Amino acid sequence: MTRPLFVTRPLMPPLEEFLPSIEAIWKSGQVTNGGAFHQAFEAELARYLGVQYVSVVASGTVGLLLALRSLGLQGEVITSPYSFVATSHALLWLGLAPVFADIDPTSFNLDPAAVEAAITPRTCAILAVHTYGQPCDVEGLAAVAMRHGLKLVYDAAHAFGVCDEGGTILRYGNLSVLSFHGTKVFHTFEGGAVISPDAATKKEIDYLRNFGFVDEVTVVEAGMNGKMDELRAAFGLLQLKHVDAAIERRREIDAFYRQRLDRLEAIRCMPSPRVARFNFGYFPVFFETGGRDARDAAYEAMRAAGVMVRRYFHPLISDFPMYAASRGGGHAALPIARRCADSVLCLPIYPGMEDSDCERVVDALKAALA
Ligand code: T4K
Repeated sequence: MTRPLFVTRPLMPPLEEFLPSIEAIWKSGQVTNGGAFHQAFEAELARYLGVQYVSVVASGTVGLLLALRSLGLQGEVITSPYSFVATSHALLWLGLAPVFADIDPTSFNLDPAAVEAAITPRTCAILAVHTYGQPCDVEGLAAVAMRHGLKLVYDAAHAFGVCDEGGTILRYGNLSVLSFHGTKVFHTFEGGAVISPDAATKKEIDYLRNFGFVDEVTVVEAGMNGKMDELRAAFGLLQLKHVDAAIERRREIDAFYRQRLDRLEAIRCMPSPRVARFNFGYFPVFFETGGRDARDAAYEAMRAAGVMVRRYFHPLISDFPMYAASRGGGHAALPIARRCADSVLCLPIYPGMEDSDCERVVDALKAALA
């Protein structure tokens, strides 16, 4: 049986580099609640990302809940149907009504014109996603939010380390949320971070992630337990030392795929984003001919050959039963998002891939297309 090639594998630094941190945690007896590793990780992460106000949290999903909750929203939130379910689930958990708008065919992100067309008097916010790490039309979305007095939150789960000419794309909107899940470019097994625009907002997020405690006897909010523990914070600190090399290897794999696949007529690679720095977290290709049947046939054939491609993001979130009654949900026309969901196939990309693994992926895809 050939070794399976998964769509991703987590970046795991040498174990011996992590052991001293484990020893230090054992010695200190401080395992969570803002210990030394937590503080050091938050500070180092802010420096790495080029932002001032970072709150590390238990997961990207928890980060979304805290960020949205901090804004005191009520009513409808316009969001992308072309994402991982966590994006919209966070809205449902907060009693907010998701409204799905269509996406742009090049960036796979919310189309500002579609967002504007979906606004009603009940709309309070936009929850946009930097899908595959491709930046949203941040100016277009900011203009819509400004014109209609809406909050703007970015689900930046895929956007670790992505920069435009002005720096990190995490600086846009009211808040941005990263995921540090094991499948992400940068991970802490599970984890995430909320990026705030100012000290007051960070303080609010920090209260919310710790039950609302200000001190031992003062609770100012109905917060939750959204904290990151010491073990994961220590792992995050170590990951920061290795992530640049990992992104560089991802860049090489991305270039290899493009060089080998660009001339195939049946598929189109995701356009290379025009950014100052990208993270190469995903390598989606889109089937130009044959529609969903052709894509699904290739999906099955490649998996049978041990190349464990995934269909991120199919089905559309708006097609799941709990969204059937949402505006834009059920069978609503979201033609571009639907076309992407029906035609996408994500190829394996992770820093541990050998050149021969990449060859295997290309060969399996070509065989599936033949
Ligand atoms: N917003 C967006 C836009 C997101 O994409 C996500 C998460 C979130 C919000 C929420 O953030 P978190 O709360 O998760 O921090 C995966 C991840 O579970 C999920 O975190 C991620 N998005 C989503 C895009 O992908 P699955 O169901 O595809 O995961 P799974 O377990 O099938 O893993 C995929 C492959 O990765 C496996 O076939 C093998 C490899 N793998 C996975 C894990 C977990 C490993 O090699 N080792 C591992 O430990 O959802």
